[in-house]
Amino acid sequence: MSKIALVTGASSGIGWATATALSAVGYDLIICGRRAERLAELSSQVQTKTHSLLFDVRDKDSVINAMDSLPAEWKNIDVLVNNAGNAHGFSSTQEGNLDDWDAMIDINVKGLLYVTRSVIPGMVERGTGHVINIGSIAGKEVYPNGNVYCASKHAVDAINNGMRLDLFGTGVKVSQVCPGLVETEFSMVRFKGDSDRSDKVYQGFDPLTANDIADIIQFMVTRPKHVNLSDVIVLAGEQVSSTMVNRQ
Ligand code: NDP
Ligand code: 8X3
Repeated sequence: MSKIALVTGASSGIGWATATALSAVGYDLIICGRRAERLAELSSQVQTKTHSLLFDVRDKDSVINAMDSLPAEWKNIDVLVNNAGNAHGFSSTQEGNLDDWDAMIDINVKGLLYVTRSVIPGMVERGTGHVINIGSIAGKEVYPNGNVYCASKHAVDAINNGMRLDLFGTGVKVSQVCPGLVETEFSMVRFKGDSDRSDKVYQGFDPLTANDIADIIQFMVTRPKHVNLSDVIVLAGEQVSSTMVNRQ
């Protein structure tokens, strides 16, 4: 019987690449996001079976209803990739936008918790499973104007570590991947569609790609039962911290 992976934020960037990479090693996919047409396109490009779930991770009831709606053959989720998330805005604390703050805390932190809470009881019951949380270098350090985004990713770091302790002895693995600069739609969302600002983030060096992160996730989930890569920080080759990037 093939295994099932649920990937949140599969409609773009790291989530899309991860879904593709997991399909390549035989996983059937539950792909989640808000953009139906993107999920349909992803579904048409992978070789394994897919089931799309459309929901906003901020909406607790939608998350629960979506998970409850899964047909019986899709309920036994082996791998959960908590990837949905974004930065919204890039302002100092004294000038920050309250709606941006709400979005980052609601999506990156509370959304991750809602999905996790819906999925892991089944893993515990079956005595097997693997949760991969997408953190960030922003969850290991802070940088100017990163304030609330960094806080949300520090929260993911803490939730990841706490979840691993809570799941001690259950057979469920918990891992985190913390990327540095990955060229996706991330900066377009952060800068609200300002492509000049967004493009500059990735100029003058080779940033990570979504496929680089997906390769790591594929490697993590294909390790034998006795191996857990519990926390991986992955930076671009020319990057040594959030803010120190050797640009030409
Ligand atoms: P993208 O903007 O390309 O993708 C973000 C994904 O999250 C989309 O699929 C989007 O789907 C989904 N998403 C966003 N908000 C919601 C929501 N409210 N409800 C449901 N889904 C949502 O960015 P990345 O691929 O780069 O980001 C993926 C993860 O990686 C994030 O957690 C991000 O913080 C993290 N990360 C990114 C880095 C980078 O440099 N790019 C570095 C480190 C970590 P849709 O819009 O269809 O709902
Ligand atoms: C995304 C990477 O450095 O823009 O988490 O915060 S960074």
